[in-house]
Amino acid sequence: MLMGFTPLTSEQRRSFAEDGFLVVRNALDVQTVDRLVDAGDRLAESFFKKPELFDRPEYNHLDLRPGLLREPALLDLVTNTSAVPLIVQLLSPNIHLHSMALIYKRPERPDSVPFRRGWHRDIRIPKDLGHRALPLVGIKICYCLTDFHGSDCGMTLMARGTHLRDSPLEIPKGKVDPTDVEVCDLRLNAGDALFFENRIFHTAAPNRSDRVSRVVVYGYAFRWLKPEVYLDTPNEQLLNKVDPIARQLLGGYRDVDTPPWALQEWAQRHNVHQESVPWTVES
Ligand SMILES: O=C(O)CCC(=O)C(=O)O
Repeated sequence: MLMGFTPLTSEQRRSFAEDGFLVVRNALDVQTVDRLVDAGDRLAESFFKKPELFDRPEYNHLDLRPGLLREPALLDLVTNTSAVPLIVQLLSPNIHLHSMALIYKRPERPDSVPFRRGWHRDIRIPKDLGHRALPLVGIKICYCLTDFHGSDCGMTLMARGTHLRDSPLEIPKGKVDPTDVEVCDLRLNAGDALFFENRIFHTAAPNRSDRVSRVVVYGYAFRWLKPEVYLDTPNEQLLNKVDPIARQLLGGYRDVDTPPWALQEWAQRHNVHQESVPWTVES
């Protein structure tokens, strides 16, 4: 089914600009969550079969990237009407899918050493451009497939407002988190979506609950940004089968000079303002 329209409210635009992230409640209904959990669990089969090693917490985390689009439920979500229209309104119609990850975390012992407290900004852009005046180039949608109702139950931590920070995060010696910014361990329900942009500092955190935490993350970025290497490369067979918007998002227009027809037309139909930036103007 062709992607429908969900308006971005001015409050959502404001809070995303201020915080660097945004929570959208009930982005998925219960049936869709169940279908995604079935698909995700199939893909995670060998992960679930591994014995638990409590002294190696990293062994209990799955971050699966290749092969996700082979599952129809995960493919359908690429054009999810309740979330992707917000990305088009926050970025532009000139976007494609940049990355995908299925992230599962098995419970850790409360006393296990924290693993991968790796605060970072996405896409490694600061490694070349530094932390100053970084551009917003991509937004991830993290769909919750389980509830995240307590602290330390596996949700990615967000450092509120750090998308605008022009220096590295400061973490006091002996600590794992920064103390001069607000670290948000969000309370979310299965079906909610957490949007976060490439510049915000965030990190994986332990799952000290008694259930497996499950999310699936879709990263969208401007079309001139090369997709992450792990994203399934689109094949003609798949591209010919999907609708024009899915075709664009899956990388169907190889040439960046080709206008993003499908989402441009969609944006026009839904009165989404499209910035026109000319090469030259009359003086
Ligand atoms: O495993 C996690 O919670 C971290 C995820 C992450 O860093 C990302 O999706 O960019």
